[in-house]
Amino acid sequence: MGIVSPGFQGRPRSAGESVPPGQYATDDFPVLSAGPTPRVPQAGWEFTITTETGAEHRWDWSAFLALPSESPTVDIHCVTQWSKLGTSWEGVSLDTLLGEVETSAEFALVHSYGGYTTNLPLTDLLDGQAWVVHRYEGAPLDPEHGGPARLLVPHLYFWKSAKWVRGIRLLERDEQGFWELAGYHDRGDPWLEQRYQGD
Ligand SMILES: Nc1nc2c(c(=O)[nH]1)N[C@H]1C(S)=C(S)[C@@H](COP(=O)(O)O)O[C@H]1N2
Ligand SMILES: [Mo]
Repeated sequence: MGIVSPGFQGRPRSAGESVPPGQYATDDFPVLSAGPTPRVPQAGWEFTITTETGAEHRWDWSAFLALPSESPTVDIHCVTQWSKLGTSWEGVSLDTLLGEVETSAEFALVHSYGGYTTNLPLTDLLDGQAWVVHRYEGAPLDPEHGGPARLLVPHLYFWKSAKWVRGIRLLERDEQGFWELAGYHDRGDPWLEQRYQGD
């Protein structure tokens, strides 16, 4: 890893939109990827939740599509200061996916095809706050934006929303992911400006 794609074309707007502190709203949808876009065919896609005891819960593409789907419309906030308001997605709630899983873990480490990882408290994935999404604005999710499926955790900075998601490890102790090891925050609440470790 090491290449960050130049997707930042946003134009600051001054109108009184409700964005978190230090953010501005943009109509663009920048692509931010720490590395090349992995090509993941739906036929080979799997999503696995692994508990702290090593138990695995796995869905292939058709099993994933057979789960109840939801269509959240949410604001997203990148730590590089752009926010995008009213984005529409379709996917499966983590409440549904984790509903089948027995765990007393408090932390999650999300893994992507291509090697990206990001950590967050498990409570931030529950209670209608997070989804594995496969459609954006009524169309299949573009590979550049994480297709075939990505995590969507809109109430935290967007680096937590792992593109090309392939699984989640549930952990009793927090383990840091890609950006967190580089100094970014373990939780990343944009309303609290939790950008860096110690914020
Ligand atoms: N697998 C993976 N997921 C990722 C990233 C990445 O580099 N790889 N970048 C993160 C960051 S920093 C942001 S802001 C968003 C960008 O999503 P977008 O490219 O769809 O705008 O994806 C997040 N998820
Ligand atoms: Mo980001």
